[in-house]
Amino acid sequence: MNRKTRKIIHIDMDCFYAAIEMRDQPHYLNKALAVGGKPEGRGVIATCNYKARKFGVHSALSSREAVRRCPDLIIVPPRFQLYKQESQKIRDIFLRYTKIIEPLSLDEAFLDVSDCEQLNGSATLIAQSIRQSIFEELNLTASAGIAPNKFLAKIASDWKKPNGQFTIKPNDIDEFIKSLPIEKIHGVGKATQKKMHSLNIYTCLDLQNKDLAFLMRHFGTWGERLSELCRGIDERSVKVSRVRKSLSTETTFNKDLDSWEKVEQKMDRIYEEFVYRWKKSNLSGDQVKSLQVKIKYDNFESMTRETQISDLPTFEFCLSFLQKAYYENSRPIRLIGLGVKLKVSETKKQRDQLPLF
Ligand code: DCP
Ligand code: MG
Repeated sequence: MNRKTRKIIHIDMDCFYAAIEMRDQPHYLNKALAVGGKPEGRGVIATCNYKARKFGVHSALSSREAVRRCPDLIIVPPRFQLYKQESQKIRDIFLRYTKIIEPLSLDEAFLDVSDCEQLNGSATLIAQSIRQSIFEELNLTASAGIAPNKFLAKIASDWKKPNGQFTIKPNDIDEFIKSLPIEKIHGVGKATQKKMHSLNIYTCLDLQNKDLAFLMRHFGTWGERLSELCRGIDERSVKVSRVRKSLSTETTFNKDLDSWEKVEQKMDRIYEEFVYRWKKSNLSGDQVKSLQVKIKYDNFESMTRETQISDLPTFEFCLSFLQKAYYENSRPIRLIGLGVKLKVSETKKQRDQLPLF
């Protein structure tokens, strides 16, 4: 059966928090500006404008290091309530075109406009029109990716960033995907990138040239998904009403970890990623129920342990909780996950605000 080709738009606001601050305080316009914590303490950068990015400042960098890289950097504290309000207004603009909206974070969403009849049903023109309305009504710029699926739309929105858009038509997929570097595939982090490079895989075409058995041998069950993605295939639908129940990050190691020291060394990076997701989701202590660690062993068995929390747990807390779990068993470890379970409130429509990773 030949399914109708879908039209998916991924919208991602440009330096969202910083753009709002520049809009509201125009004297920041020509300055390098970041939103984040103070450099004197252990503050980190939430985001920064493009001028600051030229100096190597970026999200999740410590504010101290940011100021070292860019001494003139102005750092303002975040105003989350305002960012949420703006996010809602952006969503109201989306709703003029479709109800099928899946927010990924305050500044990012997928839209399925397959059945939208406006602008001759052209997803490219719809994206253009959405971006124009966002600009005219909110004085903020957005970038957009337009493609037949979520995977490609998300990549495309990055292509002409900032303030641009890029369409991948069904007939262009093969050509586009061939030269796409593997690190553009969601889920290919530093470790997988290294592994793929060592197997001489650099682009999606290189991946296409490996058969499924090869991919599954090297990447486990994920191999199947990889085999689809490297051909530009992604059947996931745009999910409207998912209520977020948890948030977590998982890391599979290149080599299994066989001592606590090795685990400890990896925890910095894992915790950093966890905090990144927490921040990006704008979570507050009253939304979380518990902290969860997951350990998967070399024999693929796994265990999870859970403890109550009421705020973002510190690095030390996570480390000692993991340590307890670690000593329950003595097998080498292949994967560690760190995350939180959220309270699912009936009244609060978290789905409107929380990203889904
Ligand atoms: N954010 C955060 N901490 C992070 C990453 C992001 O608080 N480690 C927040 C601030 C951003 C917003 O989430 O403004 C959106 O994240 P993006 O990754 O989309 O970054 P920006 O919108 O700031 O920049 P870009 O223009 O690259 O999309
Ligand atoms: Mg953005």
